[in-house]
Amino acid sequence: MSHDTIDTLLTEDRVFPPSESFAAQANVNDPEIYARAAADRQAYWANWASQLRWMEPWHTVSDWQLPYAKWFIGGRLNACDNCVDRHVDEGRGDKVAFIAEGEPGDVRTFTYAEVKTHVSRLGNALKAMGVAKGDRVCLYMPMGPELCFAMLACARIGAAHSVVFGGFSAESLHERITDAGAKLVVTADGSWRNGKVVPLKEITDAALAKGAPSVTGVLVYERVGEPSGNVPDYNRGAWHEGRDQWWHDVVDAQSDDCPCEPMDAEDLLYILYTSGSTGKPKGIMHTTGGYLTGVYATAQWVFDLKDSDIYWCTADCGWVTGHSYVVYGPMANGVTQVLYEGSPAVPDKDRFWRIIERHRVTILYTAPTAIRMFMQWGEEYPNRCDLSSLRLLGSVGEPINPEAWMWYRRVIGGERCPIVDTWWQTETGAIMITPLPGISGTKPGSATRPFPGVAATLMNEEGQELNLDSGDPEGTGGILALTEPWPSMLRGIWGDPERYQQTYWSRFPGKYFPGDGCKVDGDGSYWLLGRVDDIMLVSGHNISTMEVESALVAHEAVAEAAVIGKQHAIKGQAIAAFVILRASHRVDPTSPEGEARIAELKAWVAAKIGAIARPDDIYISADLPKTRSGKIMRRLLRDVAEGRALGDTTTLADPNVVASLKTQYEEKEG
Ligand code: 6R9
Repeated sequence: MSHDTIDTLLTEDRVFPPSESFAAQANVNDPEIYARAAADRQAYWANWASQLRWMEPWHTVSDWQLPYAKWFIGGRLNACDNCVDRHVDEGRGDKVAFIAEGEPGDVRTFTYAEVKTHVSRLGNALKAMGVAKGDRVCLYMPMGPELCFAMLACARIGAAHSVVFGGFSAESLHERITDAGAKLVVTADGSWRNGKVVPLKEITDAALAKGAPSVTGVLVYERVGEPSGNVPDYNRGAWHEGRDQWWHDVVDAQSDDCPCEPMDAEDLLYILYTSGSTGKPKGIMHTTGGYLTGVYATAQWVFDLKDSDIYWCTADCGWVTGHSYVVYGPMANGVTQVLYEGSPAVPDKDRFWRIIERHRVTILYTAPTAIRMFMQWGEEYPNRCDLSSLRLLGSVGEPINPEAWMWYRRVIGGERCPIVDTWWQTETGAIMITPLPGISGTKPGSATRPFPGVAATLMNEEGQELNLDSGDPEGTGGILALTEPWPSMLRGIWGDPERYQQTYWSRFPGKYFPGDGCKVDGDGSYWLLGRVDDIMLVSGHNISTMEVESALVAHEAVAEAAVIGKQHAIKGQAIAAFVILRASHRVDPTSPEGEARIAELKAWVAAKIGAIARPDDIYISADLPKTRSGKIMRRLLRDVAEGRALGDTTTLADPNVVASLKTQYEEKEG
């Protein structure tokens, strides 16, 4: 998060109260709800949970032995049953669940009854391939209905899914498959992105070739088809007899009778990997009852979901937003939703707006990085489409700059749609800080208040809780902490309880530490100000500086590397890397060999982690600026990468180092 953005966030004072007509029809419009929920959190959350369908009631609402919390103890339910079967059983089987657009323009719709059939067959196919309750299944698939079916099929039979975003490399996929000990990988021949095919099966083959003893089978959905005249050539990978099976061979032949496994409220629903500051991804664990309660409640109130809505969350199911606000939250509420596979620029830069126009989308949930890109492309694209069906807009992934918020409101929302800026994390499972669109006066750049039943505070660096009611109109700045357990909180890190304790519960004992800086203003509104640790938010996705540094030093030419997130107009942060080459590989960074080396290192990182981690800039240096105690001065690297005057360099072991980097920056920028 850039300093400029933080400055503008902190001087923002516009307020947009909900319109009377919106408030009148909103699912929740009584401001008393905050106090009522806080007065008895257990009863409040139990009331939400009781709206789900349980196979066995719970006997105890919650039990906290921090850092572990359990919710709805003794209860049994199935997440797929709540997201699919329940709607069919209650007479909503003919309601459309998915309107799925592929990037090439194909549109398929599925009713809830049809989803039940597909998911049941797939559940039986997974069982036939040896998956049993408690196993992990890795899903490496295009964004589309089949990925949702696969998640739901796992939930149905009691296996935990671990979805890996289709943009990750073979190496990242391999790391996640082996860490989770996945029994099966479900993938596709390819997925469409920017008119090209991402060869998912080929990448899966490469991941498995690195050794994955837990994997006994690969199920392959045919999304792209044989290379032919109308599809570009791509590598669909080799066929491994005995390991690989086509979806259409195995799934279509199965019975559509596949009972939902009764799951304990605390049984694992899924693992989802997220970046950690030590570089190794963390397998965040979510369980069944509390998670489903949290996403069900927040989806209903934050997005004001109605039976008549056409909801569209643009996130890929490879990220938590796709788990909580494509699959589990919206589907537990029985919505009709749009799914889109590909790029927002294909065939033209109006694709999102055409989708909204075509399907009469009423609720749009997207990310600031996308909004900034649309702003840069220009208003003509949304302006030539009919966006009058929209009634609510949402934002997630990183702080939204007030300019982007105002543009979103005016150009996309026609100045009539409330904007919900939702702060949460993979770890929190559900939205934590957010406006309620029928109640909250929204402020451009503020996520406003903790959701009813969620308790937050600010801490200082020394670990003291700050007084948020100081009466100071300027407000209070500090580090965000969550003070009470909530149903959808993570239940740990897969295979690493120590790291769980260390990462989230040791900074402020007894309180959850999310790692975000925050300000609370005089009205009690929360302004999230970006990470306080070594996590970068690149296009809203978490990438750790360590992860990229480790990838760089794994290259034979690199002796040392330091990575920072630098301010970027569209991505929020872009990756800049400073590398020291081994003596045997030294080159002049400005020579053709130096340029080739830089290009090679960028491609290397993309191959190691995935294209999202490709550094924008790599600076080759003879040394890195370090303090006398040997700590890399990231602040100075940030100054260099962002082209600023250098701050204080007097504490450096060798001030010349950063001067030479600065010269390199100036030469590069011309
Ligand atoms: C849902 C998701 C979590 C981190 C989080 C914070 C940033 C997300 C935000 C936001 C300000 C918002 N973040 N939403 N910052 N305002 N509305 O993005 O999960 O990928 O785990 O990222 O993203 O820094 O700590 P995840």
